[in-house]
Amino acid sequence: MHHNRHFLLLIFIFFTSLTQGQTMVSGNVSGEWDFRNSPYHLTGDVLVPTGDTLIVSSGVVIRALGGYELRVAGLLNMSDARLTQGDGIFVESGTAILSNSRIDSTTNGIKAFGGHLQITGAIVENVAQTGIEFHSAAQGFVMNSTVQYCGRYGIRVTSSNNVLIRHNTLTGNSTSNTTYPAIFIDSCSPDTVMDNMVVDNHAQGMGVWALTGAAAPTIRHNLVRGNFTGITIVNGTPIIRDNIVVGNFVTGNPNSGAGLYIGYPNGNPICTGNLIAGNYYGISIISSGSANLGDVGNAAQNDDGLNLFAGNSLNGITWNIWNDTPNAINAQNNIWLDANLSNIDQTIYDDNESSTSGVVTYQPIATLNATVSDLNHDELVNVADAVALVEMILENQIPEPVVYYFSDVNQDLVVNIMDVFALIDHVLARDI
Ligand SMILES: [Ca+2]
Ligand SMILES: [Ca+2]
Ligand SMILES: [Ca+2]
Ligand SMILES: [Ca+2]
Repeated sequence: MHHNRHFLLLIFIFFTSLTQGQTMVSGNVSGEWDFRNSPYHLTGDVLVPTGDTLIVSSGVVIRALGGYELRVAGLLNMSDARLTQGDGIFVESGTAILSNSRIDSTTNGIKAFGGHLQITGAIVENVAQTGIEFHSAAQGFVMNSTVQYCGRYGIRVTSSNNVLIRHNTLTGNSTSNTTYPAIFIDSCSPDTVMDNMVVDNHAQGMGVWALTGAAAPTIRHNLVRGNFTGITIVNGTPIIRDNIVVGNFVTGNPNSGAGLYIGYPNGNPICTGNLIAGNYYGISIISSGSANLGDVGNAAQNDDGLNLFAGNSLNGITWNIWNDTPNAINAQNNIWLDANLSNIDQTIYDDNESSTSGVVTYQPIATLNATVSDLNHDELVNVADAVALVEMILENQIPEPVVYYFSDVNQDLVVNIMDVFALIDHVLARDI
């Protein structure tokens, strides 16, 4: 009976090999790689030369049998395919278009040092170094993708202004230490970094640095939660607008936990409309850093505060703003959700706590014209709001900061189905 089974296995392998082959590749490549001849095993570096096209079709697996990379100087079009092991994809010029593809277990992920790199719906994971990198005026975008468990940066953009980073999820990155932000913008001003979920990374959620040139990107409507710190600004002058920066700290580590960290030595962002809550410190300004956290004394309307502060505390001591610089800081027209006019100053470390700190001007303050948990804005809190909350959770989109705050009914900084239960409990308890 035993050899019968072996015979069947041989038959199976024979037919499988008829329908799907295995192809060894190295050197210059072009044409189409299809599922029938997959997997494609790299036995050396491969190059799509200038003027040539390589199409990698649905279902193809590319596996590097050593530290080899897929280099692009022509056009690479890869969809619904996977590249694993080896050194990843390197765009030196030309164009790489990747849609719904997976890059994993490589040394480097996908990097472009020139040309165009367009990534949609990708999963980039378990990369030893950086997941996705744009450098030296490379252009393109990363959208609707997941970048996770990379040793260093999740997405790094250095000296490339024309890059869009939108609607991605970054989690578990910087596994090798705590110095590589999940999204790192260095010496450039990419068009927009928006709608990204940057959650539970081991280092900073985002870093904006100006090491060799100006960095003034717009950082807008991202959810930055559960990282070592939220957003770090070094020398850069970004606009930080409508972000949700909550619960960033490593439990018990007082070096972690700043929602916004500005300094080293400079850095001077404009911050408006952000929710900054549940971090150890709300906004830390150190060294020669500065910030415009709200200025209603000038004509500009894009810097009028409306940041929401709540529950930024460590060991029961709340510091919504920590100004460890001699600079006077404007923080007008903000919303102080857990303080009132008489005690806001106690949550701000400035001239009256330290003779070497500049004053933080927090008046006038703004107030919120909304009822807690009235999520559908009908001035009632009832079951209809729970329905609105369920719909919001199912959409899996990042809500506006104020909606996020009010939707977190059980105040654990995460908006999920537990908040629906908490809201229903609240409504029932009141109605009984
Ligand atoms: Ca203004
Ligand atoms: Ca004070
Ligand atoms: Ca309502
Ligand atoms: Ca919650």
